[in-house]
Amino acid sequence: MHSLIFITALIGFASCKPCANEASNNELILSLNKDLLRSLENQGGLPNPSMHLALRLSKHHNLAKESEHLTKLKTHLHNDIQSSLSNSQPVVGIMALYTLALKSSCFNLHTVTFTVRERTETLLVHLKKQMDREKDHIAYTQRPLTNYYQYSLGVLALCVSGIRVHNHISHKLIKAVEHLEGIHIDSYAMAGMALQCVKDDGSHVHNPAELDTALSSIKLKLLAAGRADGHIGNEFSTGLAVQALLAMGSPVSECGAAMEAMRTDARNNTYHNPMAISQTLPALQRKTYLHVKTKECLNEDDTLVLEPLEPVTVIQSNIKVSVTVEVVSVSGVVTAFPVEIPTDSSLLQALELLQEKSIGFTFKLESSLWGPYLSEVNGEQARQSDRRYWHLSSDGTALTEGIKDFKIVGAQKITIKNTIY
Ligand code: B12
Repeated sequence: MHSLIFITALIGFASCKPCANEASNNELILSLNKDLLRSLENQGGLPNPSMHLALRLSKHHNLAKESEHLTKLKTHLHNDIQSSLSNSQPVVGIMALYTLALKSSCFNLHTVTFTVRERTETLLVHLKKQMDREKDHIAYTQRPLTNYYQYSLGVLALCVSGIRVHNHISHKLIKAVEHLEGIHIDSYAMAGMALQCVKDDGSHVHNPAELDTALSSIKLKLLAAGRADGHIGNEFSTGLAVQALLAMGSPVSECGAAMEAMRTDARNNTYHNPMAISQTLPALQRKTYLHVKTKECLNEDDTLVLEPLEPVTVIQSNIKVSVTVEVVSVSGVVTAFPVEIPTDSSLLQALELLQEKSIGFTFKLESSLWGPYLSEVNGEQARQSDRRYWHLSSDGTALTEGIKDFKIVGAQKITIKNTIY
């Protein structure tokens, strides 16, 4: 009798363990989902289409808040893209994200138009034109006007919207995957999702074998970028990498270590930037951007509610740390600026303090989906058009976060170097 109770208890325990794990994983996902929804309200600047996309791909929804955000996208973001188009700026990435966001809300894309030089055409026609511009630029200079991440986003957005992607366009991406070195893992992931969509569509008819080869090498590159701690690339590329592997048909079990790494990051609050949540949350729910293609928006759950938050008072530490900010200009001239800051300040706060001291250090920012991007230091710009940027590192190690997110907890040397890419 005793042994029977013991065996029953053992079976009960063994079968409940995965349930307990699943319950805590679901709780974690729900909490990330709420963080993302909450940050819609705290976002200054333009409404973010990547956040919208992730909310729409989620299992749980707050339909009123999502619909409110959709309206903001259709007005504020739309007007911003309209003015970039009027100024002939390349906008393929943001336009593709806008398309994906609208499609994820099952909005009729054929009713969305932009007017340039008195000619009104639909969003998808403009996206196609942007892609042609990028393709021609690759033909002349071997590089897109923007980057391959945005080029892939463009292919993906056209493809999930049911637009046949021209062979010449996908061919350029296939060639980049095969021949280019030094592409971000994030860009391979985006290329994987884009090319998988093209494959599923059956539209790359001229040379299906080259498409299969590209997809296999993307998969190999992603798997080879797997680290011992489970991440693929780094903390912020793992979500997209897992999305790509799932989209390309990898079984969930092949992504187990990466999934666990993302859950650990989520528990440690690594994903405090809403952009990071937006790229990770779909992967944690085994969803990929390809799911937008078949989204029907019927009978959706509407249970996601935000509990009021306890007000948190941030007390700035009295402990100060010494930081040296070293600026390496385009001509290689190195200038060092020492500053004392309260521990746990952001790099942005350190730079602001230095600027206030009027000792010759100045900087300018540009806003982006990831937050403030450092574009100018001491009057010197590092421009995308010249393929240059201000690279950030701490004691020789490249930062994996931007100036607003990176927190300074100990004495260190920050190097800001005008770098070519
Ligand atoms: C391409 C790219 C770059 C290019 C951008 C220029 C170009 N035309 O190619 C270059 C090489 C310059 C670059 C620089 C950096 N990058 Co970068 N970049 C990307 C990538 C692959 C695609 C961005 C993009 O085009 N998005 C699509 C468009 C539509 O969105 P967007 O917001 O308008 O895009 C602009 C901004 O994102 C901006 N940008 C690019 N990187 C970063 C990083 C930060 C922190 C900010 C605020 C802005 C920013 O440049 C984009 C093009 O204009 C993303 C990958 C990803 N998962 O998002 C990483 C990514 C955003 N970058 C990252 C990082 C860490 C950096 C650097 C801080 C690296 C460093 N140590 O210096 C610097 C930025 C420093 C600064 N001056 O402020 C991280 C950010 C993670 C985080 N938690 O903040 C990502 C997610 C890559 C990763 N997995 O680590 N990057």
